[in-house]
Amino acid sequence: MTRKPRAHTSRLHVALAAGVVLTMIAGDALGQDTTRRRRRTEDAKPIELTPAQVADLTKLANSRKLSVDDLVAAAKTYLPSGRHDDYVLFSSGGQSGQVFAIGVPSMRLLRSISVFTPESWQGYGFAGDNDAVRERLKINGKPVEWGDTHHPALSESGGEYDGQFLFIGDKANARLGVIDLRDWETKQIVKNPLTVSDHGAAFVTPNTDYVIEGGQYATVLGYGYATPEDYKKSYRGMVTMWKFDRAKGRIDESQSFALELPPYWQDLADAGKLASDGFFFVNSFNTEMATGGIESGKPPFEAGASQRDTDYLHIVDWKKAEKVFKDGKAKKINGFSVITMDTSAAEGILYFAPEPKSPHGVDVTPNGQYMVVAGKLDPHVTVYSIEKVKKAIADKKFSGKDDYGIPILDFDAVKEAQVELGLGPLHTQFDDKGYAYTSLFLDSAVARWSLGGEYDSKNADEPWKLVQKTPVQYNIGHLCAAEGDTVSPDGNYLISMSKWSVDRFLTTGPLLPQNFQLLDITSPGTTMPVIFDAPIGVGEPHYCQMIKADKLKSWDIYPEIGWNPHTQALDPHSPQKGKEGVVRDGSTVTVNMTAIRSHFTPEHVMLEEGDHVTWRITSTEQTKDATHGFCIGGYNINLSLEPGEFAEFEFTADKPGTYPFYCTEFCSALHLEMMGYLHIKPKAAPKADASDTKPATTASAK
Ligand code: RUQ
Ligand code: CUA
Repeated sequence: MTRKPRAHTSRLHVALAAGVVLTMIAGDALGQDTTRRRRRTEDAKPIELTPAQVADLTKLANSRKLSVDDLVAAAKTYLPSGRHDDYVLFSSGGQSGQVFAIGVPSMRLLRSISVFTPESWQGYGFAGDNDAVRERLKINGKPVEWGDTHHPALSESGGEYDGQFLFIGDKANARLGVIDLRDWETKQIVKNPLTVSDHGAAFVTPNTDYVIEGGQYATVLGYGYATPEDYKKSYRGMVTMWKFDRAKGRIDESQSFALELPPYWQDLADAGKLASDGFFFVNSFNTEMATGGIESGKPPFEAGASQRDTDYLHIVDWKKAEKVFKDGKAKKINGFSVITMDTSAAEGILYFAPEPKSPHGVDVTPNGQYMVVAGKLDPHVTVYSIEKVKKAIADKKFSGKDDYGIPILDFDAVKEAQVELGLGPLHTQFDDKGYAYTSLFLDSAVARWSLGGEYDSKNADEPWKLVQKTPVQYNIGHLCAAEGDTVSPDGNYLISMSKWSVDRFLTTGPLLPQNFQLLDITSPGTTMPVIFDAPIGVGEPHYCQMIKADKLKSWDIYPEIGWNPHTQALDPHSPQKGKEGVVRDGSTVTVNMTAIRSHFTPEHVMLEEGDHVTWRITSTEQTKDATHGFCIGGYNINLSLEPGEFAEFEFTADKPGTYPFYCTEFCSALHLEMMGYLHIKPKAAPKADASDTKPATTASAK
């Protein structure tokens, strides 16, 4: 090989460098997406391993100490680059206040969605002085900038997930977030005016007419005050029915109402469907009405609230409740419509059924015929039949009334079965083959058991019988099966939301991640092995729902240039290309800016100290994934500008200086050059400043 002369080499380098820059610019213009091609399922040809490949694979497995089961698990979960997951898991983010979207079976984190906690990447809560998100997060005038998200609920049509909306409850502050799944952004947060905290949110009725929010720790409704001595008289529980307006994509607070409930601690809820459509069910504990060990001789809460053998399953006829509300028979507490217990009892809205022993989850079977209740301190799940409930109500089969006049249905008249599963049953999910799956917290296991009734012929096992258990690591709370809360679950995959991970991952200090474990539940005849462990190192997720990925019809880019995600419409104020600039009216200034790779227009913005600024930016991008950020350091401003998005922020230019603003998203090869200067001139400018080199206030788009 002969060496080329030096001059040639350097000329070659120059040519190469020019080529790179040209490619970079062309790439910018084309959005680079022409070169991207994802690997699709149809690209994969059937494989046949040669003996040599089998030997290589065996050697690799042995060197990595993998068993055959491990190889099979890897083959079930591994997705080659570019291949997409079958399901999306929407998980509560616990104390992070967010929602996480995770692909199944790969268990890869796809996105987090900001709901109750400001988050800078998404530009959520970093829009200057009058930030709409921070305003929306205030409770009684106080900033509350976190949440404890527990139960996500996908919107349903006819009892099937429809992929349109997602609701999520904030236990700490009794709030509900509404997320639009076209752009995966939080559109609304409603605060329950009756109660400080809750637990049983969110659960939807089969057509998403209502989003159910159950309470938990009883208080004096409407932020009232009473001492623990007055507990029985003054404290109350509640369940709220938030009316959802699907066309608007918002909860309609004026058409929402609550039911006053006894001061038992209402826990989880589930809506009836098909056979039980029109009802919903809420568990309770502390029907003892324990008030803790504040006076000598009284047991502490955890003991006092666990004394009785049974608590009450609350059975609510919500169609009747809706009619009573519409007939104007609700009263107002703190401005919110509440149906009193007396009205509920008189109108036949609310019934109780005894449920053993410190119940936690209530889950309705896909056909709507059975309600499965798990008692934390009972090794059984108890199955109730809606037919039997309806009959017992009609026949007045009551075993009495509680202290507040609510009729208690006779246990034997409404019970269908009790299935012994193990220690600490919490929650139940369903598959497509006539089986139920219950989490066993104390056993650290998932129990598979056979349903009876019309499911009897679907599964090969005796009705209402434990079939098998899979150990999980460790302390499972909720579990979630594919489409598991719908009228037609898929089976296939099940997630164990294991609360403790202990030895499963590298130690991350004393605070360890949660463990989402993926179980293969495809074959009831065999085992249901754990095939993947996914550490969740952000918050403590509580519940999740798993939807078929192809049901989600997300937007690639916003529908029009200048789209306002808060109104889900083209914003009349959105600056358009060619109309950029700074408009001044006294000390009130409007900045009209556009953003496209790799340029902000205008590049220089001249302000004076004390100016009040409304700054509007439109991303004129039309290429999928061409997101820009926009930040001004020192002013707590950072936006995420997705293709076509319009954003607006306000601030007072009270700190003079020269502020570079820049794009915070690595959008292009010339991303670092996507910047400009904000100049805030001091009121009393010091002498001999360089103001005569003042740049123009506007620059034209190029
Ligand atoms: S629950 S502690 Cu969903 Cu089991 Cu919140
Ligand atoms: Cu736009 Cu970086």
